[in-house]
Amino acid sequence: MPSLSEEIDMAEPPRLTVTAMGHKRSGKTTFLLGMYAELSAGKEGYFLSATNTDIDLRLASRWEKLLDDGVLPPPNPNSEINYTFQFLDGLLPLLDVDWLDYRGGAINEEREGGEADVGGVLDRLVASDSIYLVIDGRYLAEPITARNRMGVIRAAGLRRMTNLLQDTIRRRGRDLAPPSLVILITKADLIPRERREPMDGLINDLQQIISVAFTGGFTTLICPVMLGDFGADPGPTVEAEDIEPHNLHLPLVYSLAMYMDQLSIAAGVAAGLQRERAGQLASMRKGLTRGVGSVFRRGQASKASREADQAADELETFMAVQEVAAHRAKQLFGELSGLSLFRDGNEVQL
Ligand SMILES: Nc1nc2c(ncn2[C@@H]2O[C@H](COP(=O)(O)OP(=O)(O)O)[C@@H](O)[C@H]2O)c(=O)[nH]1
Ligand SMILES: [Mg+2]
Repeated sequence: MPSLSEEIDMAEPPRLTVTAMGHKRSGKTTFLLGMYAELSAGKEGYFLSATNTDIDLRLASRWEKLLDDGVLPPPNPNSEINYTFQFLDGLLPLLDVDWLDYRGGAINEEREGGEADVGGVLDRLVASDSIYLVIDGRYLAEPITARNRMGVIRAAGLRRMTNLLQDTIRRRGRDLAPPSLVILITKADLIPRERREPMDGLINDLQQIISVAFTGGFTTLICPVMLGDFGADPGPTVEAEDIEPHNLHLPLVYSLAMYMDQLSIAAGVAAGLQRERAGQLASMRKGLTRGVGSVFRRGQASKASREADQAADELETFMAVQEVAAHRAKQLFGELSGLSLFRDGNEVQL
């Protein structure tokens, strides 16, 4: 995330970097396609639009292939694909979204001696505003027990994800807030309905297998998503009538809400500092324009006066940013009712 002053001075909208980390075949690419299909058409007034219109067509045509012929996206090619989207509220661009769909398996390789993009994924995690921990719903179909726990952690790649997340936090250092997290449960159709609504049992299970997401410092959304009711291992094609997208737009809405929330907090802090500075400059100006020596200090006084005006202007900007961002965050969080959110391991009301 750029610093606040950069954020405010930028003529272009700010940029949200999102990375979905998960095992090969966990459903990352399909999720991206479904999310794009839903949001490019518009959802609750929000839109996602690929800034490159060729990419827009490519994503849309893959989605149409799924709708018309039931063809699922092919496994990723041997390279990562970087997408830039614009997130809009109606016609108003809110921010750019930088999305990386990386080559399957990249998280399981070593940095040294691995494929070139492994280091890229690690660096990217450090730079991400929001990280999605992708868990294939098949591993949550049955309750977690002492007997199956380690097996699930291993099969779903959760040990590795935990380690990468810890590495990310270490490398970000103290000054940068931790990224917002989403536990993205894909293929939710594979989880029996009574385990999805209400989600209490499921959440309890997640706390057993990906406990790092429930530790201090993290804010974590739990979001089950599905493209349709395809069953386990559907093969390269599915029945078009089984397509039933669910919750696909919500992870991004959350990432944006968290971004706005942090922006409003940072703007509030900056406004506080600026208020102090404006006060000091104002009393300095008063001091310089009063008393016997004031004639000789005229130059200094006008400089102080200019600085005081500038400080007051900046204060106003920070306050405006704080207000707009806080309002936006509230509105976006409002879209998430029905999901579960944890801050520092404690559930917060949405
Ligand atoms: N049952 C079910 N299967 C899904 C769903 N989404 C994806 N899949 C299956 O998961 C496979 C792997 O998905 P993909 O997006 O390629 O995984 P990636 O390697 O993480 O990008 C797909 O080919 C589908 O067979 C879903 O919503 N429900
Ligand atoms: Mg993929």
